[in-house]
Amino acid sequence: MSQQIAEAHEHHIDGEWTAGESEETFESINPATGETLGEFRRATEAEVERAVEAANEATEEWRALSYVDRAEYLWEIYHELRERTDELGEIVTKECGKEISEGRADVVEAYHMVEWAAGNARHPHGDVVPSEIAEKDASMRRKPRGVVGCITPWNFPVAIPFWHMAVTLVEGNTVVWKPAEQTPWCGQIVAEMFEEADIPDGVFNLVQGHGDAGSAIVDSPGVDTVLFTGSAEVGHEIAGAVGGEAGKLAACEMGGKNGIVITDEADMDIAVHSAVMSSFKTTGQRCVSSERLIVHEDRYEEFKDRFVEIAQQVSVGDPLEEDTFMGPLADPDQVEKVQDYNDLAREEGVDVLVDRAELSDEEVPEGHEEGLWMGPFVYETDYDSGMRVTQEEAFGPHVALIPYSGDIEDGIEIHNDTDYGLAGAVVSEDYRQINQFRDHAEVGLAYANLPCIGAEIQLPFGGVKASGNGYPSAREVIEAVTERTAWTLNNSKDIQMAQGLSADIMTNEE
Ligand code: UN1
Repeated sequence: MSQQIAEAHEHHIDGEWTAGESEETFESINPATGETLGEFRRATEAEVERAVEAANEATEEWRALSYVDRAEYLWEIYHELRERTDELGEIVTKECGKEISEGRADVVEAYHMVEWAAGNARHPHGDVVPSEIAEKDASMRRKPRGVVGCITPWNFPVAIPFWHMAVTLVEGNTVVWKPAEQTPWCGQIVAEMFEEADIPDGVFNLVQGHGDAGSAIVDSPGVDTVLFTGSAEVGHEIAGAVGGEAGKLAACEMGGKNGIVITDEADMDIAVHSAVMSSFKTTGQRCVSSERLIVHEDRYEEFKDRFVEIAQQVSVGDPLEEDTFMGPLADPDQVEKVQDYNDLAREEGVDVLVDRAELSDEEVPEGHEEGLWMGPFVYETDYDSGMRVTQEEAFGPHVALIPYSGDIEDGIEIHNDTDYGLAGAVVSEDYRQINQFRDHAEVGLAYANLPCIGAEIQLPFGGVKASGNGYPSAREVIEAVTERTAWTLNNSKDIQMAQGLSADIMTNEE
């Protein structure tokens, strides 16, 4: 607990900044330097309940506005995000450690999402559906679900909150948002933007805190939909808890053990380029990052030599410098987790090809001795589905090279042999192999001759199998935050039924 409680940033509930009941605070730490960036109040169940109550009270007024009027508030935020991209991008980089081009891209992705959601206010929102009965007008209409709890991760601290909140708000829901405890400063700035946009009180609420505040959102009876993006462990817990509650929905997007299949027909430049980006961008801390490179035996040695050479040289350093490729890991728990998986790889008998997990003193940038540095860890292993290290997500620059023999089907079989199914890619010049991957890879996001990262917001984002249920992101979030009404109107004075059902009322007297 800190001594400077008076200076700690507060929650934003019902249109006001509030310290809440708890005196407890937590700090945001720059993972590249160890410096404290700010101090934040830590929410308890009491603050979450107040926020949920405020969100419930605001629902009526908010849903009474037109889509276009609600979108006006989002357009304000769109312009703010555009104008402040560089400034906010730098804050993203300082708070979560990803290099500066990625920090800015996070903000760009956020305003793309806001643009899409606000623009969608003027697009059709349902379907006109034919009826069997000529006199009936049938349609599918959407209604907001009510209060949406948003729990977001640190690796995209501005983009993912808007994946959750932009469409949700335009559709007429109100929001209680808890940002990741590693990136509360980004949360603070986004809340200031909502305040400046003058969004009606209680429509947007921010609670800062840790997992217990997230659990309070999930458990609150006043929350109608929970949107979660983060670890599989937490996501499955949320989906389980919410699944048991009638009328409540959870949409969870979780991790992956993403793979790239590099076939005998691959263009090697594309293969190496795609693999390096997929495995090491964001220091391996995207849910879509690749930790498995499945390479045809005929091309294996060639690929391995080139990939290893780059993994040995790729620049790890100050994320604010434009020539850095990999910044630090985001927090000490991440370092421990990835290190444990690197150790596990050795225990499971792999051959380690590159181990830059601990950077040498010369590699650590000056003044950044306290940074959470970790470079690439690359190993090779024959495929064995009993190994943990090629099945479990490390969420770091930890990558396996796995040779395969036979046809593309054999590569895809290894690719699919995981509980997860988020993102994947194939590298090949043969369209038959590419189409085979497209049709049989068990993933929600599939790429050919590209890295398996970098989805744009106008595509659905989410996984299959253990990687996700529902789509808490991008355009597809509409399914999680609206209810559909199948609406039928009779234009006739007679009642006629479909399916040949009789509409006659029989009485005993007839
Ligand atoms: C994540 O992987 O955690 O597709 C989110 C991408 C980004 C979002 C990634 N648009 O890489």
